[in-house]
Amino acid sequence: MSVQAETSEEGVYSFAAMEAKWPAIWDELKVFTPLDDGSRERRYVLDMFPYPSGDLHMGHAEAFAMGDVVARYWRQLGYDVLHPIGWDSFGLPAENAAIKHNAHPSEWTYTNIDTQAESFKRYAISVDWSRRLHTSDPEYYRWTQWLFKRFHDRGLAYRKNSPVNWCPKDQTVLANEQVVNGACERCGTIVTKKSLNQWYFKITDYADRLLEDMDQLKGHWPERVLAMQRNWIGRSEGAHVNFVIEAAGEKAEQQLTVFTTRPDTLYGATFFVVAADAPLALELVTPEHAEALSDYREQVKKLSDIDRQSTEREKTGVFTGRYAVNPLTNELLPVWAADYVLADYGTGAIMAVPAHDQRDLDFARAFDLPVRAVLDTGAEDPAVSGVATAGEGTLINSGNLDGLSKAEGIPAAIKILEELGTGEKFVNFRLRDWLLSRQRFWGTPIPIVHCESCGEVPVPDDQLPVRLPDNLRGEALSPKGTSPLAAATDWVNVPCPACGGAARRDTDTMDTFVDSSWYFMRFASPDYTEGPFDPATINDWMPVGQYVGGVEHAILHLLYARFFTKVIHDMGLVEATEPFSRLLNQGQVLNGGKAMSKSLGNGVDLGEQLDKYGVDAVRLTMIFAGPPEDDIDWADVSPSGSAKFLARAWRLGQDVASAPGTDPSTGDAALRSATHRMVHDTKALIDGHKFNVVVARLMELVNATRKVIDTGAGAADPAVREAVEAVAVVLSLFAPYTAEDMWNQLGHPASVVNAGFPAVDASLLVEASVTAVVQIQGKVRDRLEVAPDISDADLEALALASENVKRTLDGRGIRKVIVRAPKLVNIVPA
Ligand code: ANZ
Ligand code: ZN
Repeated sequence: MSVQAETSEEGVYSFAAMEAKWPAIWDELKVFTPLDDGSRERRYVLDMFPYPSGDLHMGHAEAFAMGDVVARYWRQLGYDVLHPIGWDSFGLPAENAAIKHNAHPSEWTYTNIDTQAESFKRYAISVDWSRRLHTSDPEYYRWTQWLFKRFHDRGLAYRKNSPVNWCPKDQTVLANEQVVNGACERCGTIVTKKSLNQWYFKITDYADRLLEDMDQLKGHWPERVLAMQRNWIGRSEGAHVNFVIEAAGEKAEQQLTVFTTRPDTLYGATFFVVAADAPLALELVTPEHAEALSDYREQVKKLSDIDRQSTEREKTGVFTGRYAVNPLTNELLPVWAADYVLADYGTGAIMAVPAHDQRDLDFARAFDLPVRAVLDTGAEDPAVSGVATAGEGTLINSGNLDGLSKAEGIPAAIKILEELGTGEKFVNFRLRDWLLSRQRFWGTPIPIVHCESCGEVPVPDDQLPVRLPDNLRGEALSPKGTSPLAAATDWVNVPCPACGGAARRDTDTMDTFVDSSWYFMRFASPDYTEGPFDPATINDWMPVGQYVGGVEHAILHLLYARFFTKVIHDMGLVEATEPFSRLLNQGQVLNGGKAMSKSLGNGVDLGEQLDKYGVDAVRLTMIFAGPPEDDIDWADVSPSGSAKFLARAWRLGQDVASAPGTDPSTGDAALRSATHRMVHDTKALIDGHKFNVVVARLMELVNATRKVIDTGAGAADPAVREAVEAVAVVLSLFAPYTAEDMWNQLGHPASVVNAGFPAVDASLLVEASVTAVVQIQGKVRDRLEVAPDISDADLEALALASENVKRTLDGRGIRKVIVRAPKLVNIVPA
């Protein structure tokens, strides 16, 4: 049943009529296009841009409703608001669809984009459509390539051969971040390792700044996102210690460095471990042990990093036949190759101190290696207990370090190593360089040409963009372990830009995270043709004042966008050093306690909801369901309730339409106070992202206004008009169609978008009275107007004296009375 049928009063609330009427008018008035002339302070609101996977779904409806509250709120405060939209339109699904349907990925992509755009328009997201962009447009990816080149110039984009995560099903490389519990994030296939020559961005050069600048974000980004970023960057302070590896047979002496956070325990090192899968292990191993190592390496290849570091798993490894010399004691430490040491962390080699590191201790016990405690913590000797002691204590068996605490021992050991020239203080990061090349088609081509004589030659700027060929479709796109572009010989073979000789284009494309690492800057001047953005306006808009999106992007997208912003800042192109000043993570939309999914059959179709209840009711339901960060369970909310509320609010406009707007100071004092309090409180509530509470306050004010119309001075009371105007303006943040229609009924020209928040009269903010609700067993039986500072005892007495209460109790006794002055009394009968 639709809401039209439910409303029977003379003026009929018809969401369909409103949805048909207003968009054209908003378009014509360009209400969502920023003036961009400096006449007003500018503010930038951005929603994480959508991927064109199909039509909009409930998740989009939620996220974009939240972002739109902020955009509309800032407009009401008088800011010049930039609120743009675009599409993150490169990526695998388009390519897979193209293979399946013998098409070009652009067909699927742009059809979906058009569908989504229409839905966004219907959904009345207050965006400036003139700034729309798509990352798969050559006009956009030209500048992604241009930026790649600038990174390349600065040594921040480079190629190296390394073992990479490989998804055997998608036939592509995955970033560490795209491997979840050892499986491909997209298809769930177990990820294997493959050695490939790949492009990387040197994000590790920015590790310190990425960490330090989080101070600017504290209090403005969710703490858990900051914690995830901090953890991902993973800064560890310690030392590099150099060990000499003794010569053995034809193997010459060599030097090896380890990273340790505990140089104070150097006297407790009893063996040495290198990552079994690192080339280093092969380099070290003596011929007698080579076969055992090679068998072992085969075994290790099959394990994920998570398995390898699990403390549960039994320790495995092989001896390399070599010995390392402890630089402080000259003691010889056997060098083992094992999987619990990771090839790409630190230096891929460790000094093992089994007494004080549990993994080392487990290994020592498995292979009968010595355990020597060098820190007395008061606990039982780890050699006996099998429990490594990692806490505080006093150094023992440690030469000159004896008697020092752990905290004193660390710098003291570093000092000794520095004096000996065998070590130094070192800060290590968990963060790895960003592997950006993909062996797939539908992405930004890497603007490099490989020439036998000149090497890597960047494509000159005036030859950008390097366009994707448009004649590859269907089967030609299917992955074969190399990029499908490699097979397009007419595209690949080009003259070298430097020497003119025969050369080949790089056939990899960029990770789509590259596209989304700078799009927010492009929105400042999306049609600019001389650079990625117009230097004259970029600083007017950047940084984004409010970014809105899902917590699934807490690490990667946000980290990469922060990295890009810093590099672009270093290039002198933007003043901001951080892209997003404030971040809001909206929750998920669930149904029946679970994420919506095809397999569970609990999906809710957004289009159907919109047809049934109207855009405003769906938006309002999303907002009213709870704080934006919380998940919404669609099974627990009431879009029909929202629709009824909207109709009630809208009828206030009808009732007041003909009433003249005289001086409100002569109107109902209590209603005036309620109106001014609602407007006043809204500001702090929106700033604190308590959008749902604002809706609750609106509902209260609508009820109070209706009461004055029906049982008080009537619609002609000037306080009523004042209240209804305030309702329309605040409602415009959540229910744009209804609010615009009310505004129109009230006799104002469009648009309510720029009406501005009504001025608050501070003298009216004191509450004259409060409505106390009286319940019997949870059912509302009466409402009492009471003083805001009434005592519990007085409120209880008033409640028990109520005629309605007496009638309902009908002589029954009372078991207990729960009083929460001044708002609630709940009576439990005997
Ligand atoms: C000796 C030592 C003694 C260590 C001790 C710890 C405790 P975080 O804090 O995560 O940075 N390590 C170094 N490189 C490694 C690798 N590639 N794979 C596995 N483990 C590695 O950890 C640094 C510590 O982890 C280093 O300090 C090293 O063990 C180990 F009582 O060195 B330690
Ligand atoms: Zn050349």
